Amino acid sequence: MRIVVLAGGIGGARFLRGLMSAAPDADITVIGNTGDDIHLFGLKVCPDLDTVMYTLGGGIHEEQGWGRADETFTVKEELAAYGVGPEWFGLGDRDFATHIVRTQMLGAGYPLSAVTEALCARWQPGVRLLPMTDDRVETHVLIDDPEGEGRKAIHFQEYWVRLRASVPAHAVVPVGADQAKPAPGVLEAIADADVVLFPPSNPVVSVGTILAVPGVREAIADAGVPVVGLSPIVGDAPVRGMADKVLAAVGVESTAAAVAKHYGSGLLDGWLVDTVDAGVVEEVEAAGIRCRAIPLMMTDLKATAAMAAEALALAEEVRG
Ligand code: FO1
Repeated sequence: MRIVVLAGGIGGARFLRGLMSAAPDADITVIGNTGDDIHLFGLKVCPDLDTVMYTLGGGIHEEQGWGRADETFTVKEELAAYGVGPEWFGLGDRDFATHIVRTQMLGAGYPLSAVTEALCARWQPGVRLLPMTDDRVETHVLIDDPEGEGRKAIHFQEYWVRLRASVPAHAVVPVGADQAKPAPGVLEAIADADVVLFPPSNPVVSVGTILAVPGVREAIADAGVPVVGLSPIVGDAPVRGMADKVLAAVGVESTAAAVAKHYGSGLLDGWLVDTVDAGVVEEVEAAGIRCRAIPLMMTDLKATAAMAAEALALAEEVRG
């Protein structure tokens, strides 16, 4: 079975682990969000691609969910001693090596898709990991300017990591997305897929950014295969992250039903909500999306594999 998964960072990576356990023989292509990418210290950092690569390749810091295990921060401390920041973004020494290799290859003219393939040759994640695009896309968040009357746009990482999403987001803009082209292999993987899955990743800044690359949403809607998603909202709050803040910015309520309707029946065939949200199943089905309530907490591999198996079962059900 050929499965395409649209993945953000931690939630996407953990879901993929469960999917690989539930469907060990599947041929999985992951289309990774690159809107979180940031240039720091002259280096190109791709947090979501790296989180997937390290998680599936066995190099992730398990408790944190991002960055490398057994990490040290000597380079960061030395940069700080020169007064060179930002200090709010935790790049470790091992992680730095990934960004140096990536930046060197990009500088030599390789596209991000080729660089990602080269990095994965070391990590052997067991999936084909594709960036959504080789073009530069950077998600910016519009906030009230703390130093003035107006508003200002800041990088998504600054909103999330430095400000911890503590102020309202008025708009979320994937800068560059409208001009971006899907990376080589993205549209082909979607056209060849037997099923497309949306993990419980952020519907705005993760899955939403991938869908904002022209051609991707259309390819999924036209593929004629089941598209099944898992709600990142459980009991009216995100399981992790800042989905509630960025959903508000796009005028969507922070509920499992509202997120399903935000994707819409033109895109989504099936939607899994947590058992605490069983009350919304009817509402989602009334919107033309087949819906089931199952436990959606990725507490361990077994629980996550069960979620993935339910997503595949729902896909078969809607396939009819
Ligand atoms: N998240 C944090 O909360 N604090 C950090 O200092 C931080 C550093 C970091 C470095 C490399 C990397 O690949 C990811 C990193 N993340 C950090 C995670 C990241 O900011 C976000 O969780 C994702 O971009 C959202 O998907």
